[in-house]
Amino acid sequence: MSNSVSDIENIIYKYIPTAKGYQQDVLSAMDYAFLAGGKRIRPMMMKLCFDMLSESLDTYDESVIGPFMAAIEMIHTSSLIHDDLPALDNDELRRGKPTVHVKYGEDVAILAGDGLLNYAYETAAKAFSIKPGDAGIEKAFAILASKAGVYGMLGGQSLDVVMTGKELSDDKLEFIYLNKTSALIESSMMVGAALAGADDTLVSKLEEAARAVGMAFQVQDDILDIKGDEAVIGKPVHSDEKNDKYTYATIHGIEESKKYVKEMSDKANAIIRGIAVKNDSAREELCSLINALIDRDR
Ligand code: GRG
Repeated sequence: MSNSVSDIENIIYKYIPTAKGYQQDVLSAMDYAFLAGGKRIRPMMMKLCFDMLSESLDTYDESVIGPFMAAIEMIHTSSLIHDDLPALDNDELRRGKPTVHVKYGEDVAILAGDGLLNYAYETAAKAFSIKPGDAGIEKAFAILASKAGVYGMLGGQSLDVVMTGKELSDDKLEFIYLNKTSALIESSMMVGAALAGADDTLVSKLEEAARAVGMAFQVQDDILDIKGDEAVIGKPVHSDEKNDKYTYATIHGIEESKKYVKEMSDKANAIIRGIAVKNDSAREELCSLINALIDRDR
């Protein structure tokens, strides 16, 4: 079973809302952001964890994992819309295209972010009627909601915002990265595992691996903000400097940051290789994806 970006998009695009009716402006802004591209690593990791732990891929049923894959990408996209707003990073380019507030205005962009966040849960909830009473779906829904919220991504972003321009302790920097970035990666891998019927011990192991992936991912993002090419990454470089943000890379320098990214990725790989899985090829694909993220240029 292939899991390329276009395979993932073929699944998640089935769940986008249609831009019609009196609310069509906000719907059109939601669709614009969702369809703008991106690496789709969160739904990809979710599916790979699901595949890796599922009893049999022969009976693979997209109707349960599909809504959750779309939901995690909607939550992620909603966070990007809000992160780019003038009150936050005030960025004008995202995924190589004008940001939502530049194209639709700030008022519609705020509502489009809210709309996508809410629609994520409306979408994931579709899985309940497909398998009523399924414990894995209930667990997955609770993970999806909590990892995005005030004890997850939103909590991390809130400390990031109030610490703008202020020197960060190691502890606060770690809190910000673990929440604003790792939380959704943890959610992706844990939801995939929960939907495959994994027990709590296994779900926690994947949470630990995903936490390391998230830290590596954010530090690589910091490196790209300093050394990347705007035309390749599709968003402005030097955004952290412009916004007076301390990052791991500005505090520790590029070389130490690269070492840290490699260390965290190795840690994630070791955890994933240490668990008992049902499908080895999905595990290999997941480890390759994690390794590819270390050297990514976008
Ligand atoms: C939606 C509940 C909710 C809150 C929003 C604004 C905000 C709170 C959070 C921002 C979180 C944020 C932007 C963290 C940075 C994570 C990061 C490195 C994102 C880039 O992800 P990629 O590289 O992007 O996967 P693509 O475009 O490839 O999808």
